[in-house]
Amino acid sequence: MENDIQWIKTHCGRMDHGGCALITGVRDNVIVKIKGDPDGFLNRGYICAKGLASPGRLNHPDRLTHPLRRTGGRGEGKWERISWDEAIGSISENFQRIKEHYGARGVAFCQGMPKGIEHFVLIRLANIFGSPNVVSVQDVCHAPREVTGLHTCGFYPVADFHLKTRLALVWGSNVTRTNEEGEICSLLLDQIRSGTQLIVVDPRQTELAKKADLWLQLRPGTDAALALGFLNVVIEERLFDEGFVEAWTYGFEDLARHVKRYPPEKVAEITWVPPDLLREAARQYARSRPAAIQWGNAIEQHMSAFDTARSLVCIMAVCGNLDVPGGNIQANEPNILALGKFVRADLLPNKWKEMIHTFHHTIPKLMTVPPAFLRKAMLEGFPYPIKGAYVQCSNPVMAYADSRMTVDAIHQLDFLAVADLFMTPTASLADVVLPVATHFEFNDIGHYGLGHGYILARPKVVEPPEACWSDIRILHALGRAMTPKEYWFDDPDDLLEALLRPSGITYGQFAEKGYLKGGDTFKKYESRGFSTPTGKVELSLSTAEKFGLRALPECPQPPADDPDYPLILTSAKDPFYMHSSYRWVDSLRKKSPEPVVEIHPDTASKLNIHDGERVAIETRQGGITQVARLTDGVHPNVVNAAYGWWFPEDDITAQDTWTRSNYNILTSAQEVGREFGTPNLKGIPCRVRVAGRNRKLVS
Ligand SMILES: Nc1nc2c(c(=O)[nH]1)N[C@H]1C(S)=C(S)[C@@H](COP(=O)(O)OP(=O)(O)OC[C@H]3O[C@@H](n4cnc5c(=O)[nH]c(N)nc54)[C@H](O)[C@@H]3O)O[C@H]1N2
Ligand SMILES: Nc1nc2c(c(=O)[nH]1)N[C@H]1C(S)=C(S)[C@@H](COP(=O)(O)OP(=O)(O)OC[C@H]3O[C@@H](n4cnc5c(=O)[nH]c(N)nc54)[C@H](O)[C@@H]3O)O[C@H]1N2
Ligand code: SF4
Ligand SMILES: [Mo]
Repeated sequence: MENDIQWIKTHCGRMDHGGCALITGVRDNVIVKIKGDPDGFLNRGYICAKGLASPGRLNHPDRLTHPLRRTGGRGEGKWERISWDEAIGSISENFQRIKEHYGARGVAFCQGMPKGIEHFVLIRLANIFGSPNVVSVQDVCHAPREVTGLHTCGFYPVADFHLKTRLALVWGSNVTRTNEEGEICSLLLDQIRSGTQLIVVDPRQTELAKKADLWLQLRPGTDAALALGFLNVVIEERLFDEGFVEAWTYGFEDLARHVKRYPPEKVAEITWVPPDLLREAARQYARSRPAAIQWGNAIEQHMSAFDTARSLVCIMAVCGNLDVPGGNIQANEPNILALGKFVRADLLPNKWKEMIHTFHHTIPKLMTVPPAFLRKAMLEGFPYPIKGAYVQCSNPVMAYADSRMTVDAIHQLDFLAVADLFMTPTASLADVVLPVATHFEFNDIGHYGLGHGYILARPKVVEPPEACWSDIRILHALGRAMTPKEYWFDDPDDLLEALLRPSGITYGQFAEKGYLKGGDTFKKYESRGFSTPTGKVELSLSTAEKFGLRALPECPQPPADDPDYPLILTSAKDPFYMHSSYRWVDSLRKKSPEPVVEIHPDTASKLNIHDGERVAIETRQGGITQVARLTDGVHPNVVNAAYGWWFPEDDITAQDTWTRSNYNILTSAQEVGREFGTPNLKGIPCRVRVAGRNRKLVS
């Protein structure tokens, strides 16, 4: 019966960065229908398979519905139910105790991919508690792009697909599948349909690579060299925007001299991209103005992330594409509470002196601790011990490079609390597990702090299970228990009102409107310059000496061929899951039932591997098994493995569930890029072999 359904508008969240406006049909506190909202600002009616499946997260029989306290050894799976008062009391007592012994900095506050405003409430709690150590996965997700942007041109340049662009250069971003940063790909597809040229840089033949005018199938992990090759062609062939370069850049002559060392022929040896193809791509990009670079995770899941990002900002700049409509823009935020005020940055103004990563000499302006350095502190006490951790919206055992290191580090902790909606490999190691209310079940705001110039309303559409609390509510309760109450609100929703207050509207009005957007103004530098020390785009960094950074983008020597590990391993995100999340949602699991590794048929034939067969994938770090899929969409020397796999249907106490097929068993966090603590997640020497005939991973 349609007529007893109540229709409520909200926005999608937590299945990726979120962004699609949704219309949900609710009956008896259950979402029974869901569709894309044709009026949606970003999606105009679009909804993907994950969005359609998202209500399935709420009613799973194994969802956590009570706070739990560990009664056996860590990871033994023995729990007792406790009340919320006991849970908050226990976390607060343990963190206070650690604070007394080791200082507030001995407690780390860990966040996964930011899902809504809970990330910023967590930073607020850490600041008020006095710990400078907010940990996030930004080392491999956005910090390299954002912070390098800040140092090079004073802002984070995002692709503008809202206004007409003549050419899109999609670099290491699988945006039709990941809708990276909630920039729903339909905007880009509309542009392509209306004649925008497309160049794709990706080792796999993605959907966009198939549509592209040019596809540069590079060797994984060599983006830094390819980007320098682009600069070489643009500068040597004088295809750059002379007026902009003259007026608004610093260090052009140095850069021009420097990139002479990277002619396309030399770059081809490193990247496998034919010299003439690279020339053609660079020419097309430079001659099509405006052009936008859509840059994805691939550039920052490698130790050379800083150099690659530096080169890409330099390319945008010298070709006159910075902050122009349809280029890479500095988005204007709507008039809402500034992040610094929201998180009460004023309470810990010198936190940068104390943050763990400062002792590893990372780049200035990196405000969250890279996981590699967090675990060093947990395991080795350098630069000082971390003894307590609060983990929300994250599954570090699966998401951090080197999963075994994460588990070992957790075993060194005095106290770990994890807030999640399911018993994950990380939660299974905790002292206290908190059951959360999640998306659809509380009022939230999407895209705050993402730098795209808008925020989206995510009003609640159903009530959560009785004992499930939203992260915002949990953090308020913790704040009240272990920090001065004056910093917290009586009703956690008042925080949303405070965030919106400068705009003059209430949360109710915001929910009606759906989104708030900053104004469309461009070329702000003409009136105020670029926010860098020289007021210009720093092609050569004026602060290089002061901060110990490389002034000009470099490229590392490619690793020497390793005869024992002759193939190159990389990965892309599964279109049906969010990292390690939601393999327990039945409708999604049917679409992607098992971890699949893509291998070229010629390589498979040499190794006697058949389609559908279980194969072992091994690196110098470790080995896992996945199911082979033969495809010529990958280069014969490249293997593309699935990431994020554990098996929620297994006994969570069995170590095998997080070791069997987990990509991060193959990665290492021993060697990392100094600027961001970034490990190599892509471009790793590996080998594959048959692991056993006709045996599927999932029984
Ligand atoms: N379905 C789904 N969507 C998601 C997510 C998810 O887990 N699942 N996660 C969300 C999050 S947190 C993020 S940050 C975004 C990330 O979204 P993306 O940036 O799209 O991330 P990836 O899928 O890791 O990688 C993008 C592309 O890089 C290619 N690639 C692999 N190695 C290399 C290389 O060495 N060089 C180059 N140039 N390309 C390479 C892959 O083939 C892939 O097509 O997606 C968000 N959306
Ligand atoms: N090898 C490799 N490693 C990677 C990547 C890669 O491409 N390759 N990608 C990296 C990137 S881009 C990112 S962003 C990180 C992601 O790192 P994480 O964010 O840690 O990834 P997830 O595995 O999605 O873990 C999220 C957890 O939050 C839970 N959750 C969902 N909703 C809520 C909620 O409302 N509240 C709470 N408290 N919990 C909730 C989910 O059940 C899940 O267990 O991983 C990084 N790691
Ligand atoms: S593309 Fe992202 S925001 Fe849109 S419905 Fe799918 S998961 Fe949700
Ligand atoms: Mo991410």
